[in-house]
Amino acid sequence: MLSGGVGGAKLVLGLEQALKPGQLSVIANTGDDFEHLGYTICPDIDTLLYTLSGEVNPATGWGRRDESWQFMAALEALGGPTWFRLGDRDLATHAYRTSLLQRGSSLSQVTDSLRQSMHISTPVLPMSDEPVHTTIHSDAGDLPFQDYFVRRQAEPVVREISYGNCSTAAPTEGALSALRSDALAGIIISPSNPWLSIAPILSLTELQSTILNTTAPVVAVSPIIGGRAVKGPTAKIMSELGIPVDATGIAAYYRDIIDGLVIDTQDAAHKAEIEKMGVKVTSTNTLMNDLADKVHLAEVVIRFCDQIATANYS
Ligand code: FO1
Repeated sequence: MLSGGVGGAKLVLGLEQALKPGQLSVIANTGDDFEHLGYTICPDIDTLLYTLSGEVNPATGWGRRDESWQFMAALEALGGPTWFRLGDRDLATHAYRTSLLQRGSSLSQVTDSLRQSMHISTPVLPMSDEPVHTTIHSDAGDLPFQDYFVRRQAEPVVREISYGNCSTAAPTEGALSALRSDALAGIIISPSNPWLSIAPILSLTELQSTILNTTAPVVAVSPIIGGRAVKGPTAKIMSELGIPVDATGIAAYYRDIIDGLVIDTQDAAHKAEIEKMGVKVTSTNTLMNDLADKVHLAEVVIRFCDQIATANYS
């Protein structure tokens, strides 16, 4: 599965429960990563690790549960930046990762070390071991991702989004071999924000060509339900980019990459229009509030992949 942060992490949890051990790998977006206070911070990787280890703060979907904020309070007293909130326990992840990276480990090695110490069985594979930072070109200027997303609460009007040195950055060995495995039964694109969280992964030339050329079914889950995003600025960005804020806008974005799109039952009226784009459609409840919802959606996605594969659709 290709995943960003919160939305993708929920489906990963569902897929992990619905599949057997060893059947799932997650390729994580690293376009949101940035250097802050001397730490290398990897939000989508950490959301996936915390979610898969049961550590994630359930209220926000990022950071750790049962957190304390002494570091932030002390930092504020010193006049340091507190717009990006780092909990005391979360801080250990950033400090330890940064020290391993500075001693020469790759992001893949560090991520796998963290995964194992958190007793997670599903591989979490960074899309690249090189920095490929997303930049938001907006009416407030060219903004680094977290400046746009957190510091400015995604208020600036988005005109264009660029994905760092995506045309030259190498994908990780882990991501490439997962997508090239001859045991690959499907590629799932999570209901993360396509433009912010999935596009950075697809912008890596070799990953994109591998996905375009695979014989495995490629299925995406729409992050838009009834014309609204479940969480975050997806709908706002779509309207700012002049894209219809509904499942057809998502289908149009992915149409060259995917065989099928899972939409919410609320959007079933769009089925025929999306199928005219050459994209198969199945509809179900795609809102994931509890674990049962996540497992249900995972099972629908898995079944959809199998249907597409056995019907031997192109
Ligand atoms: N998101 C916020 O809206 N505010 C924060 O203060 C914040 C801190 C933070 C710390 C660690 C981390 O891993 C994620 C954090 N996030 C925060 C979420 C993050 O900005 C987003 O999850 C991704 O970058 C977008 O998916």
